[in-house]
This record gives sequence, structure tokens and C-alpha cells, in this order.
Amino acid sequence: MTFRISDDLVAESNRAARPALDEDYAALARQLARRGVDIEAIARAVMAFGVAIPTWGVGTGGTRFARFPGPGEPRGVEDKIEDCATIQQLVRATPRISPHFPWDFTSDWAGLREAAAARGLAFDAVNSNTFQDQPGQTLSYKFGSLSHVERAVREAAIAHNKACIAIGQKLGSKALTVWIADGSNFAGQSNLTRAFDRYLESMREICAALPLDWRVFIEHKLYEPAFYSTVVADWGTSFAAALELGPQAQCLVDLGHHAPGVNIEQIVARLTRFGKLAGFHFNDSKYGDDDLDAGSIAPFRLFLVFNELADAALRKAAGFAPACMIDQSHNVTDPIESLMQSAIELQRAHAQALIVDRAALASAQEANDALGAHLELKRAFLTDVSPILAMARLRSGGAVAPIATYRASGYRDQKARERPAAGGTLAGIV
Ligand code: AFD
Ligand code: MN
Ligand code: MN
Repeated sequence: MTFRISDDLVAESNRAARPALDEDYAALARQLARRGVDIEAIARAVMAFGVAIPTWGVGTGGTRFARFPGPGEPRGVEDKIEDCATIQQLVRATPRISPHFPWDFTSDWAGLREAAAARGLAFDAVNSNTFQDQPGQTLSYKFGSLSHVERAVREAAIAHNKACIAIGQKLGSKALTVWIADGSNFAGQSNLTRAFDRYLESMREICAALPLDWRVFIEHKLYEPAFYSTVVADWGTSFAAALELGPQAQCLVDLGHHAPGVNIEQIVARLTRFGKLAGFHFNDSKYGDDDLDAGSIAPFRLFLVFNELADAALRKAAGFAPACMIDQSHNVTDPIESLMQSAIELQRAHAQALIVDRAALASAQEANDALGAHLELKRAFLTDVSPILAMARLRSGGAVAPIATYRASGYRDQKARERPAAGGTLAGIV
């Protein structure tokens, strides 16, 4: 039996935190009531909110230069499930995990599904990987995958995506996320039109293999690893592809995959308007695909994204069912701590967006009261909803103070003993 954080420890630390929480929650309830907001409705919405954890997120990430492995890193998908279950045990906002293949390959899919279910976890979107060659792979992805000039390479990449769908069906997933690294490094290296045509042709074949109740999420990214052109570089390309590929294809927004300064919340509004918003890879960034912790650099931007989601939910936008996931690379923190804090920051943005006075906002907008409208948003954003988040965790069986409880449990030290370092020099990825 491997180490688990005991329910007694969680209960004990919750008992200590309870009096202060009750006071803060009551004070916030009175403040919100003055604004016509029922705190209990917000608490219920926070409890219903869930974000998926990527299985690759519980391992230490890396950069182009190095990877500094942390102690007790997961050695395989079973260990990853254990870490994801620990996150869910304490924050109660991460009930699903998103696997990546072939990284999470196993010989017993039914067993994996059961192991996850036994820890209260279900499977979210499956992710294919055609951005690196696997050991012994003869048809290389060095010059692309789904858009490669050679048919045989494209076919290998298509077959891999179909295999991911088949695995996902065994795991209970309902979506395939496709991110390709295809692009070029030199002007003239690639025919920009033909490369996209080949991508569409490949994606058509993958879509034909989708079960009827599945969706395919197209993930665009501006640059990297290709630095001159990227085949699916922006939301326009993603949107065009999703239109061509039909109703099962939608556009996934990774917050780090845009040019600096781009108005991401407006992209969210546009995709929602046309029923093409697949969902999100949440993270934060300052320069590019930095994969920093959600809400750590630009929390107001995160709030503005959730503000669009709250607006869309309220007007019951057609085809609106965004799949929320975290996609981060943890280089200097314990990934479990980062993922717990990130899930909380997402709940925070969700709660803040829900307390926006939508009627007052609409009136200010209709009256061309620019500052008045802005202040409605600011009022919600500047409200400290932490007591709601803590109370939601408590009521869901989680920890009032997840990081403090996690640190007190000694989980990481226990895992360092149970999971001896694998050694070697794995390249930094994702
Ligand atoms: C890469 C991409 C993208 C993707 C992830 C997993 O930048 O964010 O979601 O790999 O496939 O980091
Ligand atoms: Mn991503
Ligand atoms: Mn990324």
C-alpha cells in the first residue's frame, strides 16, 4: 500500500481553520447580500466547477536548456493517477485527468480506468503526440506529421490519432485534442497553402473515426517549435479548420498560444458566438507559451475570460460546453502544489465572474458609460472570494488550506522514498 494523506489529517487541519473561515464567510455573505448576490448560489456554482489535470503536469517540466527533476516524481501513469488523486482529495475541483499518448501507454486499459475510478477520477480529453519520434520510429516527424509532405508519414500520424480515439473509448473519454508541431523554420521551406491542405485532409480522416458523441479539439499555437511558420498558428486558422471539418470539430484556446497583447477574451467571445469554443488549456504567461501557473501573472485577464464564459452561460449560447483543463509546466515548484493553487485560481475567476452585476453592466454599456461599465467588472474582480472557495472545498470534503495541509502531510517525502529517481537525462518537454 502506498502512502495516502489521511482523512484524519485533513479533518484536523480543517477544524483548526474553521472558526476564522466561518467569520470571513459570514462577513462576505453580508457584503454580497447588500449587492443582491446570494453567497450560497455562488458557493454551489464553485462546488460544481471542475477542471481537468493533464497527466504530464504532475511531473516536473523543463525548458529547452534543462530539466531539474524533483523528488518522488511519478514514474508511470499509475503514479500520475496517485498524484492527481491527491490534488483532488484536497481541492475537490479536479475530478478528471487528461492522458497523453504514448506517454501514458499501458497494456490494461480497463484496469487503468478502474484504478482511476477507485480514486474518484474520470478521464477527460485524450491527447495525441506527433511532435516527437518514439524509440524505433522509422517514419520521422522531424519535418511534420499530419501536414508532412510524405503520405506515409501523414498516415502514421493519422493512425496514431485513431489509436488515441480507440484508447479514449476504453477510458470513457469524449474528446481528442490534437496539437501538432508542424511548421517551418525558413522562408520558402514549406508551401503555406499546401501544408494546410494536407493537414485538413489528414484531420478529415481522423474526424471520420470519431464516435458520434465525441468532439475533436483543435489546439492552435503561434510558434515553437517552428519559428518561421506554424501550420495551425492562430484562432483564425483553427476556426477555418473547424468549419471545414464539421460540427464535431471545435477550437481549443491555450492561454499561452497567442501573440503578446492579443485580446484572448474577445477570441473566446467570437468562438462562443459560432458554437466553436472547445474549451481551454489554462496557464499564465508573460512572453509566449510560458506555461506558468494560472492566475500568477495576469489574474485580471483570467477573470475577463471567465467573464465571457459567465455571459455565454447566462444567455444559454448554443453549443456552449467548454472543456476546462490546466496545461502548465512546473519547473521550480512542487507540481502538486502548483496544480492545486491553479485550480483554486480558476475557481476564483469563475466566482468573481459570477458576482458581476450583469444588469448594471448591460445598462452602463447601453448608456455608453465606459467607466461605469468598467467599474462593474472591477468591483467583482476586486472582491476577495477566498472564503467562498474555502467553504466550497470544506463542504466537498476537501481541505480549507490545501497547500498547508499537503505540506504537513509529508506526502512528497513519502513519495521520494517510494519512487526512487529513475536517473538519466530526460529532455525537457511540454
Ligand atoms: C505542448 C503544446 C501544447 C500542448 C502540449 C501537450 O505547447 O500546449 O497542449 O504540448 O500536447 O506543450
Ligand atoms: Mn496546451
Ligand atoms: Mn503550450
